[in-house]
Amino acid sequence: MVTLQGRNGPVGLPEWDRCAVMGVVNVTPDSFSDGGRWFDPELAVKHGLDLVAEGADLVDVGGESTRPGAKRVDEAEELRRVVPVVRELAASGVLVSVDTMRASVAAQAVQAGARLVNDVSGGLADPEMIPVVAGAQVPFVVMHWRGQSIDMNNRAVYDDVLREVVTELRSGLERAVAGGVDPARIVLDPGLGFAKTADHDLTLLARLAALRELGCPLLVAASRKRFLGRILAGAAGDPPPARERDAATAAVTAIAAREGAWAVRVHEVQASADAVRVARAIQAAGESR
Ligand code: PMM
Repeated sequence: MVTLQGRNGPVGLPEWDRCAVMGVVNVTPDSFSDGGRWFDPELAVKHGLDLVAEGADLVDVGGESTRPGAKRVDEAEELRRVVPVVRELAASGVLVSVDTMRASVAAQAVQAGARLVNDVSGGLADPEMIPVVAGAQVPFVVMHWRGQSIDMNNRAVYDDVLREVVTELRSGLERAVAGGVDPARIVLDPGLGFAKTADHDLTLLARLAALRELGCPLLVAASRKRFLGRILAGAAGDPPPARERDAATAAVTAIAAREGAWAVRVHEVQASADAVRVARAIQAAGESR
């Protein structure tokens, strides 16, 4: 399927005529919204297949939690968690993305069948990442990132969050291209919740059009994040638990799709799969006038 305006997504992946839905499989004991639920590889694979049945276009497999304050997992453990799940899902025909900051994990996941590398550090955490991605010729998600999760909240300091995120994402894009990554394979992501307060996240979502001006497909990953908890908090100020933020996530999906995001990354797929179709139908109605 091809968009009416030409290519919308990165070279190396199929084209959808609407915002794509990336389902999340966290093979971790400690991710903030679903830690431990899919830690067993068989359960993780089944969950990935279920997400596809619910409408996911691709599935993002990660073995390291990046929630605020998280400590890093070691390389051998990350490989052990991620590679078998990637291999099994890819063998079942699922379009798999690997969520990792480690070049070795990206390389082995690509060998096991992953078709996209999603690095929340945009190549900053591991100097080998950009050479590996350039060599593998796979699409690459460059997320806005200011440092490891253990203390990233201290880096949520901006004079003008939109301007600074745009500037820092542009540097990430240039760094990847200088390292040999094909610019047509790069996806950018504002990194909601990474070194950002709830207000920063909302400002970035309000200005997705400015991020699109960087000229790359955009990935928006708002699913279940803290800023949604804050919006939904009751009178006492208590945010609902992460798993009760899926309707709010789908609302962001509809808005992101309308603003031209290439894809959204979500834990609960069905509502977002519906939302992108509604956004597409409204867009098509506007185009046919
Ligand atoms: N957020 C998380 C994990 N991976 N990848 C991208 N590209 N963008 C994000 O904002 C992002 C990500 C947060 O962890 P979760 O899997 O527990 O939601």
